[in-house]
Amino acid sequence: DVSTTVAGIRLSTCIYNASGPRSGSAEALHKIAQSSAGAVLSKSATLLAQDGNPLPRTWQHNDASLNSEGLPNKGIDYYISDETISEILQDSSSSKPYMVSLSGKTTADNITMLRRMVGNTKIAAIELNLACPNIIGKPVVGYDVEQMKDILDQVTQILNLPPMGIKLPPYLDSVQFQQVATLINQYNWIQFVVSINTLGNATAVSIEAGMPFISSNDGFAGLSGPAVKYTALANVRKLRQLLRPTIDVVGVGGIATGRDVLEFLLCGAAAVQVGTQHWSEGPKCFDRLVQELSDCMTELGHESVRSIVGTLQPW
Ligand code: ORO
Repeated sequence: DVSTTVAGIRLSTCIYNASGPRSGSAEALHKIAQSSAGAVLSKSATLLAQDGNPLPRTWQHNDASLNSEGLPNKGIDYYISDETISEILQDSSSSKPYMVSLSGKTTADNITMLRRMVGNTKIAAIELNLACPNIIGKPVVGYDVEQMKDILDQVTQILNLPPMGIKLPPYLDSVQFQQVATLINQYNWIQFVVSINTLGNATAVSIEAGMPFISSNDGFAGLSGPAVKYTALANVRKLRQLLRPTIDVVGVGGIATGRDVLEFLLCGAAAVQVGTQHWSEGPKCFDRLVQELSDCMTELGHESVRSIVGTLQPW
């Protein structure tokens, strides 16, 4: 049984797409809905549509990818409209949850976008992205506890939102984990956290060109892919240890095989997202990963995903 629940929402499989790659249009999201993915998650929306940073803004190589996309997206009203949602979920089982990611350029923009989703029952959940590393001149909210508290306080004022989660950047220091988990635990409306966004401000260098591969943001970009898997596993594990048990942890970072999924489940992920692998392989990756996870569970004698979550044993 590869099903799970996140924030009380049933996912027929515990694997779905990360916000970002192949998630910006109804057409792309429809392909995810038609696959074995357990949910469909939009690209992070801003208040207004925008083109993002100049090209080239992505780079891929074996175990690592970089992006400095700068949140290209069609604007919040597109992702929450009845028309878009019907197009995404057409001919798929009506139970596949559609989730919307938000990444406002300011706290006020996030609040405005959230107000537009009050009472919208077609949106299964909202992922509030506090971790975009690529907006030039803007800090990562998740690294600034004061700014994070301010936005979380303001969201608390909005009633009747769909189930809410927040997306976090990777943390590296145990004091950071403590501070952030203590803050998050104070908000009853937070039902899940998604960990991790890309590791910010990485650079890949072309020795032929003598330049960074990425032009935007002076070649500084978010790192993803198998290179970040170990950081992601540790973040999921730490957050599972520190967050109250009623908050689900959704793991993301470098998943390329069914075995990787099992590692995240053991560390405490209730579900996982796939970004870089979805980008390179396309939506058929969800069918392959679900099959590999299922085979791996059979081999190891696991009957259900839920019975694996957080069962990593101490030495
Ligand atoms: N890139 C990321 O790696 N994470 C985000 O949250 C957003 C972007 C982007 O659009 O640049």
